[in-house]
Amino acid sequence: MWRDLTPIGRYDATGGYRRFAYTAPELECRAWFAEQAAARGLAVNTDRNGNLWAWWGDPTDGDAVVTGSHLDSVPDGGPFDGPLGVASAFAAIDLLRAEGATPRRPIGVAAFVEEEGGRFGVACLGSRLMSGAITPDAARALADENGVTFEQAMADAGTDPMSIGHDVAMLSQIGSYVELHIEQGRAQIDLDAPVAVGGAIWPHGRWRMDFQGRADHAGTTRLDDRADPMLTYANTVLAARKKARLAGAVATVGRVMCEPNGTNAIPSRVRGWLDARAEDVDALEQVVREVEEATLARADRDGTNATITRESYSPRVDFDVPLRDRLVETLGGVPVLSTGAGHDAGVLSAVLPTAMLFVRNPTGVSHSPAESAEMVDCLAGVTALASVLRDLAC
Ligand code: HGY
Ligand code: MN
Ligand code: MN
Ligand code: MN
Repeated sequence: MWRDLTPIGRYDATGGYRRFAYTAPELECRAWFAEQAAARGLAVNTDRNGNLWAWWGDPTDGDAVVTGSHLDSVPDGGPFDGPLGVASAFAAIDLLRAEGATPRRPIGVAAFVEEEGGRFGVACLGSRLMSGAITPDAARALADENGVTFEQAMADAGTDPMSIGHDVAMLSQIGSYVELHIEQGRAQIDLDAPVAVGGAIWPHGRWRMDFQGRADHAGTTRLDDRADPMLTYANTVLAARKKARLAGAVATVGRVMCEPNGTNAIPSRVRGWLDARAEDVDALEQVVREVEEATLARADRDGTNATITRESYSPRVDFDVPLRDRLVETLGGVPVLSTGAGHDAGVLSAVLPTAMLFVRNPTGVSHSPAESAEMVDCLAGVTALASVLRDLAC
């Protein structure tokens, strides 16, 4: 099953994956999802927000146990981040069926749209819409780098963008959501634990940073006569790293745009995005505040104009304690981990009891073509997920 996904959206130059929401590779992954579901006789539907669902049993019976993850990727992502959770959900159902299990609750498999925010900029867009954490208007207006809106991309894919929004009906059918995901870090290596349970997700957010300067000739403009936004931007990147280290947080600027982007032209405008996260929300707020202060001070010096706008924010998530403890017990005592990675399970924890299972990542590397997982650990994850589904739904 897993091998079907391997070639989809793989970018040969780097071996990474580019599966952005509603682009051809992601639509191919959606077709794979429907095939896997159909092959198991599971009813498949796309909800009003573009999330995919496959059902063992009738969701209208209510109190469904749902598992899954996402199919989209970051630019040049790895093969496991997201798809491992979806593929493991189908495989866990196979295990339960092989042992003759007859669930007393509906079991659902979910694949949430735009979890990475790789195309439209807001992570977990599908689960945010479903849980009412973002308004339909705000979501429809989100646009990719080519100016294509989420509204247009949904419509082109055949889902009515005017029906998106808080899906109370769908949520009322779900009793709990358990997401399996490759670990994005090294804790399980050090703990020698193939499988772990999620404890918490750090507060984290994304801030768009705009630096406005004055375009001019690279060769004839004296240094003192420049208002170079690249200078202010570069200083902000260094300040982010410095302030994060001092506050015990992490900060990343991994995406930047420059206009007019000419080798021999001083830029008129630079736009970058700050991704900042910290275990402690005060530390996170301190980093953002200090980066803002440093940026504005530097902009004054450079004669440029800088603005920092929060684009998305995820508060700290502590997963449902009874559900978390029930998973730990079902699995015979596995480590409980907090993570700096955001997940749909984190967003949905505002409206549902949610939990996470993590599968060991032998290098800890993720959001990179180098992301890997040992098949023996993936199988341990499927077995663990099947045990959890058996306990919760059968
Ligand atoms: O960015 C994240 O933490 C997640 O991979 N979407
Ligand atoms: Mn990811
Ligand atoms: Mn993920
Ligand atoms: Mn996730």
